[in-house]
Amino acid sequence: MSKTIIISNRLPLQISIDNEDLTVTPSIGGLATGMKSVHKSGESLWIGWSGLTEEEIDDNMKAKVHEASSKEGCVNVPLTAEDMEGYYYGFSNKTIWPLFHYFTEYAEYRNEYWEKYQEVNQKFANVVAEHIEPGDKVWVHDYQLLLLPKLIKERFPDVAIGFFLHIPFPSFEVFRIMPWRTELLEGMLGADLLGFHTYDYERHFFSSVRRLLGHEINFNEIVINNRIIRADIFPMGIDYDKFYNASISQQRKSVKDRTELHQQLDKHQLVNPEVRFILSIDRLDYTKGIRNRLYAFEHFLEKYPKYLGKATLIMLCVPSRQNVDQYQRMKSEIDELVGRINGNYSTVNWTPVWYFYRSMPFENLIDLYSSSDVALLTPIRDGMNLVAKEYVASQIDSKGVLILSEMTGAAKEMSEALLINPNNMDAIADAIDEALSMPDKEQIQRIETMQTRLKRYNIDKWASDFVSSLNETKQRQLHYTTKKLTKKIEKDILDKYQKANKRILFLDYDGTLVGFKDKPSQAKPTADVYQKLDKLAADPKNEVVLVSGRDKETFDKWFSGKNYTLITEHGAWAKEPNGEWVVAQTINTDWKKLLLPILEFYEDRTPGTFLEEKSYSYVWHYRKSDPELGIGRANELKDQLTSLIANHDLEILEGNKVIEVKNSGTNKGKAALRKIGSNSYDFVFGVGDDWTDEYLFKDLPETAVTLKVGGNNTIAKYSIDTYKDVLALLGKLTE
Ligand code: GDG
Repeated sequence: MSKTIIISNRLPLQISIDNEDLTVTPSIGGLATGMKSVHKSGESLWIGWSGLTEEEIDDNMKAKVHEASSKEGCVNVPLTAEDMEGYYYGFSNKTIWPLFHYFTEYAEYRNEYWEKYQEVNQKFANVVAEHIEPGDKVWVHDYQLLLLPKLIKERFPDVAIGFFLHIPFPSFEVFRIMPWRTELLEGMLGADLLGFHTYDYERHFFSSVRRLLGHEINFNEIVINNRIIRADIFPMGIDYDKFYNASISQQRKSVKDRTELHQQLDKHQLVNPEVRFILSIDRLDYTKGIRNRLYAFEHFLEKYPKYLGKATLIMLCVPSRQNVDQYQRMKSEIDELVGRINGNYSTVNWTPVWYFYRSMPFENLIDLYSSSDVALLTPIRDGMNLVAKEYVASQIDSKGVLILSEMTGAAKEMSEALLINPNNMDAIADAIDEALSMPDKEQIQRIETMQTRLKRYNIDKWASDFVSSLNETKQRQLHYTTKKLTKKIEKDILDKYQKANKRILFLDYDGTLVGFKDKPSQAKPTADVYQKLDKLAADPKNEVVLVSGRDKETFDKWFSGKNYTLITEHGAWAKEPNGEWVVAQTINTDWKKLLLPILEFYEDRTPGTFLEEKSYSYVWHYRKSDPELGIGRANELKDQLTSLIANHDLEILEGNKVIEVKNSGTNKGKAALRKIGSNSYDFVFGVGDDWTDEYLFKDLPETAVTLKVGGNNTIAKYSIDTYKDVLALLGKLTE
């Protein structure tokens, strides 16, 4: 039976050695917490690091680790202390983590980290290779493994690979700082489906792909080497019922069965019924805004002295990445800040901040969630923030207020929270006051709305949505591959060609016989193009027709005296070998002077673009412009032209990095049909690379062999990768 292979840096278990004995405990952290329920429910294998370096365990222990891991459906990737230093503490946490969270000043770019990151991603790929079987799906997680999708795809091209990024994908302006930016993007693009928490992360990713790799993006798809790659938004959910039910059962417990923490919280509230609890839970990380939170809480106490003695901030900080300098420094700063606030404000009966620097068992987490009146979560940047969702799910009486930083992914879905800018101390202080004085009715209304959403889009839905989207992407790819020109289809075409006595070949020019250049005038026919076309045209059984959007002057310059029919301006003009140019129909061009100023305006304010004038059309070229600006302006221009051409017999064509406005009624399909006329051919062939060639594919007879260059949506029968493959095929026809 096929399985899902989940791959993440850490296995969802923590294994430690105690006197030759192994202790296995669940890992803390968003990813582990979330995916655990997926792992349990299905047929799956989880590949990751166990938490013990190779140096820490002897062979005997290795066997035990192996056994303990496989009992949980896990496989350990053996990593050394040096691996961890370079790949995990180094590149992952000192380079990617700060950069992707916009802490550019913390990011270190060291070659030795990068080397290790590549090596370790390769180690993961090797372990995957040992366990992968035909039909398996792969789901790679997070920023530690950005290169892995490509490494797997290279070895197993047919395997469906999903990748999910749990942290933000930064804006292009930040991502471009990374010295190994193209390698990272290419690594990610080995996946067939890429998942992000929010639309912004997806859009930033696409923007970097477009600008750094130059790939076209259609809606949310990219086609690379005939493979469709899709990116989409999957805001990670939580195991809602687990939190909700745990809160209920915790409330129902008799006093003596409650945890010690719960009993202490109860006791405290009994003695100080006026004190309200404000809770925060996070890993001790500079992205989580813990310092800001303390400053804001201090400011709140100053600004609203009525809460002195009446509001306590319970702050649970889970130790994290203690080997990284910034984390150590931040830890001392936070210790100091807590000390200062408590020193300044504490009374015999009241301590403003209860600070726990440790991790707690799940039941205690529930105790904290359900006993707190307010959750105060102030990250400077956070991919999602599951704590916000867990807090809301744990409010079984629907009372409680969530104050949430607008810099978290969760804020995009939780608009009923009090959203704050984590750098605005005043706004946070006001939000705390608002939360503590919010009427029950409003609290209930807000919490219930969020609960309904969280219950519906829970972790299972998140995972199943991702997996079905991965399956769908795979299906779309298969559809494409069946169209791809295989050796077998190529042989059939060659056979058909050989047997035919009267053949006609319609060939588009740019992108089909030659590659694109910055300026159209530079894309001259190569010696190879002339040689292939001449050889084809020399066969008396053949008619060669070049059918292009180019102007007739250029084609005259390049092909006069040649034995081919030339069709230019999408069919407006035609010229038989040794004949004269003939216009297809009388065409009114009065519209040109009306549209010229508008087109010139776009040319002027979009650097790198230029306007080409043909007899019956204008073409605005934007290949050389800044890619994003170009696409943006192209959309703007299309919009504007659409409203203007309504009363004219005009149409807008969108070609490869060009927008063309031309008289309607002429297109490559109609031109081809005119050329075929009443002749009957036993081999009709059409090849082209862009949208304007779809007319050709559509109008050629059903029996025609139609070929599209590149893998985009097409009605052509087959697709072929590049113009070089077209030339190779034309060569084979005449061999
Ligand atoms: C990354 C992204 C994204 C915390 N302390 C204890 C404990 N936890 C659990 C919480 C929660 C998880 O850890 C923390 O998740 P977050 O989402 O808040 O943050 P990260 O660890 O930074 O996770 C983040 C996430 O991935 C998922 O995509 O949301 O943006 O940075 O589940 O409950 N659990 C226990 N004891 C603790 O002391 N048992």
